[in-house]
This record gives sequence, structure tokens and C-alpha cells, in this order.
Amino acid sequence: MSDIMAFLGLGSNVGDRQSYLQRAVRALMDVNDLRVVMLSPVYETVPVGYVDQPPFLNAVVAVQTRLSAIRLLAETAAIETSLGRRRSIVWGPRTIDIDILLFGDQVIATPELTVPHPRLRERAFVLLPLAEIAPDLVLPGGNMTVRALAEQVAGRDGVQPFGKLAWGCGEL
Ligand code: X6L
Ligand code: MG
Ligand code: MG
Repeated sequence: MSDIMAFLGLGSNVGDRQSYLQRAVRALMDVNDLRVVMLSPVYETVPVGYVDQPPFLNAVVAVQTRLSAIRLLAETAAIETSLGRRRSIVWGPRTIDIDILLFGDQVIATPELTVPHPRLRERAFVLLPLAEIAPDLVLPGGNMTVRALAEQVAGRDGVQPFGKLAWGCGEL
């Protein structure tokens, strides 16, 4: 009770991308006061923003947590660091990126954290995996479902099904 459902965007475009996504999921499962409840399929996606970099794998994970948004951000940042994230080029290649896309229906606008994620509404690499696990969700302040938003961007941004993430340690 009083747990909040949050959606996290995962991205990787360096090294064994699928392995980095999988290790991020496992690390999230090890966070106290947080439960991983849904895993989207994995998509391979053309880079957006800074385009001269390798293709990404992207996925979305739903978690239930009683952490605050800022504590959750500290946890995801620690996982990024533990998986070798280096911040050299802004929007550049990364072993793992973990973004807080949504935190319940909260709207957060602080120097540290902006939720909903600023680029969520138009990014196919986020909307398509999100629509797989939360199609009927309506974003805070919005009026369209994630399914409808995903339909608008489907096929536009070079996003294609790639594979699945595993739940069990035996599969890692
Ligand atoms: C104008 C200005 C147009 C900025 C686009 C878009 C900036 C996206 C940053 C932009 C702009 C981003 C991923 C990615 C990045 C990812 C794929 C970002 C941050 N992360 N491309 N590009 N997947 N496919 O996870 O999202 S850099
Ligand atoms: Mg990020
Ligand atoms: Mg990102």
C-alpha cells in the first residue's frame, strides 16, 4: 500500500547491449523497497539526438516502490555507474541509461529530475515498449493513451523488435 508505480526507460548502445539491459534489470531487482513488476520486449532503435553513434537497444521496466522519486534516481544513477556508464559526450554512447519516465501521476520539475521524462511523448523508442506494458496509461496532464501516442510514432523512428529480457537468475 502507498507504493507508487514507476516506469523506467533502459537504453544501451555500447558493448553487449542485451547483457547491459539484463544486468540493469537484475540490479533493479536487488534494490530495497522496490519490486520489478513488468518488463517490455527489447527493441533495436536508430539513435536520436546525437545520431553519429551505434544503434540502441531500448526497453521499459515497470516497478512498484515506496522510495521517493529522488531516492529512486539515486538508485538508478548508482546502477548506471556500477555498469560502467561514463558521461563524456552529452547524448553520446552509453553502456546503460536508466531514465525515470513516469513516477505515478506525479509531475516533478527540479534541477535534478524532470518527470514525466521531457522527450517521452514523441520518442518511439520509449512509447513502443511502454505501450506493450501500459497501453491504457494516460500521462499526467495528457488526454491520449500511451497506445494512441505509440500509434502516432510507430514506424517513424527506426524501432524494431529485438528480443526479450529474462526474469530469473538462472537465465542470466
Ligand atoms: C533535437 C534536439 C532533436 C534534441 C532531438 C532527442 C536529444 C533525444 C536527446 C533531440 C534529442 C535525446 C537514446 C537515443 C539518446 C536511446 C535511441 C535522448 C538522449 N538516447 N536514441 N538517443 N535510444 N534510439 O535510448 O534521448 S540521447
Ligand atoms: Mg538518462
Ligand atoms: Mg535517456
